[in-house]
Amino acid sequence: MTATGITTSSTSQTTASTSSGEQGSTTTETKPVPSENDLGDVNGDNKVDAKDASLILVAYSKASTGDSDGLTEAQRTAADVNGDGKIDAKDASAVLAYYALVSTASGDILTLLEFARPKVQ
Ligand SMILES: [Ca+2]
Ligand SMILES: [Ca+2]
Repeated sequence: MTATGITTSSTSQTTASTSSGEQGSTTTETKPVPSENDLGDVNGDNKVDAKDASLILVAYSKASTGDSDGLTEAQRTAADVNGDGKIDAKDASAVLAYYALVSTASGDILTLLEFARPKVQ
């Protein structure tokens, strides 16, 4: 009677990776794309830039002559950057100012919402 109990003990080897990250170099090359309700992105290309500002100005000038501003409801929402219920030069300049900020700044970037409406509740 030979009862050979072979116990294969499998020791799980957990490779503990020690984090040896001493260099605090955070290079973020990704362009910050503000996607907060697509605010400011009037033409819907996922960027807030001078094109959107000019669309806002076109809509503003159209509306100020009594015409339709030519925007869809969604575009109107995007165009009213400062949230005062009107689409005018203030919104266009907010877009331009934000665009300038985004294209020059690095690191943490405010969303357009935070930029244009600091006291959003
Ligand atoms: Ca755009
Ligand atoms: Ca506005």
